Parts: sequence; C-alpha cells; structure tokens
Amino acid sequence: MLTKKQVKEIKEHLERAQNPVFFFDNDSDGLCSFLLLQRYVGRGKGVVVKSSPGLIADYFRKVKEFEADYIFVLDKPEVSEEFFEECHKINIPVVWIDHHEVQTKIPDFVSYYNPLLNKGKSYLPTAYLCNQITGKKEDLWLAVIGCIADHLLPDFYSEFEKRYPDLMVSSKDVEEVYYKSQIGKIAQIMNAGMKDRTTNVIQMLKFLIKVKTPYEVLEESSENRLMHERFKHIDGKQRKLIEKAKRGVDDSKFLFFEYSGDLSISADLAGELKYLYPDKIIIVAYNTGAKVNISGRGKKIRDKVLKAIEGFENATGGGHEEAVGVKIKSGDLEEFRNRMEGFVGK
Ligand SMILES: [Mn+2]
Repeated sequence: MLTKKQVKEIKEHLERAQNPVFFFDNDSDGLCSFLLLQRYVGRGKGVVVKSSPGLIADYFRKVKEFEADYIFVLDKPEVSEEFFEECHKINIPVVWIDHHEVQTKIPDFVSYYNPLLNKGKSYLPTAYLCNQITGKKEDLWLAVIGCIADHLLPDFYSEFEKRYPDLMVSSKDVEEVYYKSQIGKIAQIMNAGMKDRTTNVIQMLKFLIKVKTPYEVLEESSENRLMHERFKHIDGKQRKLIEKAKRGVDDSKFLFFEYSGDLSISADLAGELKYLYPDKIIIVAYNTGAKVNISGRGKKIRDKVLKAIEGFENATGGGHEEAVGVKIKSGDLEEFRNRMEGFVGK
C-alpha cells in the first residue's frame, strides 16, 4: 500500500501537472495505471514504453513533442541515467510509481513511490496503487483489470463482482479469472492492443480514455475495431503456439518451449502455460535468430534464471520472484537450457 502521505503527495503532483506525460509499461497493469490517473485528472498524454526493462533516453523526445510540464513513470522497474539527465537539464518534475524490486539509483529530484520501500512488503500491482490514489468508483473495473493481469485478485474485487457479476467467473483463482472471465478477456484485449503499430495504439488509448463501461470495450464497434482485430490476430497465433507447446509436455518438472516468428509474446505464452501446468517450471524462449527473449514462470524462478545467465555477454533482465524476463544472445540459449535443467532437474 501507499501511505496516506504518499497518496496526498501524488494527488498534489497530479493537480499541479497541467500537461503531464505518462510513460507506462506495455502491459495491462501499466496501461490501466495510466488510464486511472489520466481519467482522474482529465488531462495528459500516454506513451507506451516498449524498451525493457527500462525507460530509455530515446523516449525523452516525447516530452518535447507534447511540451509536457510533468513526467509520470508507471510500472517500470528501470529508468536510464541518460533519460534522467535530460529531465534534470530542463528541470521538469518526475513522479515515478512502481512495484518492482528497486534496480536503479534514484536521483534526488525524482519523487519515487514504491510500496516495497514501505513497511509490509505486500505485492500490489501499480494499478492497485493508482486506484488508491484516485479512488474513483466508476473506474474500479480498470483497477481490477490491471491487478488480475499482474496476478492479483485485489481486496476490492468483491465490490466489482457485485457490480458486474456477468463479467466474472466464480473462482478465487486469479489465473482462472484472467483466462476464463469477460473482465479477463478485456485484460487480454488490452495486452494485444498494445502490441500494435504506434498509430493504432494511440487510437486505442483515445478510445480507452473516454470509454464509460467495460461493456463498451468488449463490444466491437467502429471506435475499437482495430484493437479487436489485433486481439483476434494475436490470440489466434497464441492458441496455435500453446497447442504446439502442449505436445512437448512430459512428466518432468521442466517445460521448455522455443519458438520464432514475428510475434514477441513469450511472456503471454509463459503465463498461460503456467496456468495450464501450475507445478512446472516454465521457460518460453522467443528466438529471433540474433537474440532470444526468455520468459520464466515458477517457484523462485527469478533467482534460477538470473543464475543461469551469469557470465553471458550482453544478457539483461529481471522481474518478480515468480515471473522473470531476460534477453540473451542466441548462441547462449543451449547453455542456458542446460544450466536450467541442472537447477530444476530434467
Ligand atoms: Mn506491473
């Protein structure tokens, strides 16, 4: 949780910001965090950050393009030093709200909020924190989406369920809600929509900033047609890849699935495989030929994966205790797999 004092401070930042730019992670938690804050203040532009794990200096051009007077960074574990240098040069206030393990040194001029630094290290998605700040009942559904996309059934979930019983499934298992309910489907649609061309993403943001109810998101209309098309396209590919991965499943604790192609969805595949095989250690490797994006899911997976990439040249990544993402060179993939098998047992 954020403290009362932190909530008050962030509200003051939002009120002072006349033309804020919100940089957010390209998943549903990041997107819903942005939507909650933007819809609360009623102003500001959103920028999906595709660089991972950090916000890189290249994005600073957006600050200039929008002539922003305030920067908010949401759901990103890292921000590059160069980005902060640019901020410092023009003296623009920066507010950073996150829930990942702290990875970078935070400059003094940045207002940084992360409940991991407060007492009580509970896991709360950024959308949960943003809902704590805004507290708008009519936007509670957005907070629910951000939370379930980040694997938490929030404590305000029953309140949401009362209001939209038809969008829920009767389960306390968050993955079940994500994969089987209508509200979970919205989380998946948003997730797919962000993996589109920039012009289409901008159109989706415009739609979501104004939309009144979750039903308007679920129902295909002229305003959200591209978003739905993107979802159908990605979901179709995901179904095929999941079927392929299932065929490779055996009795071992370790599920390794490698794929290539034009769609970077290793995190989504790993998440779904974890739902289907909760007792296994899951590794999904998206091999582009030069680099490999690796998503891992499972007990203490972060420690295992970070250990397995030790000594690899140009390897980067991080994440949560049970969900991790790293990038390595293709040439290191075999060694990575061997090491992981060594840790998990074949
Ligand atoms: Mn998050």
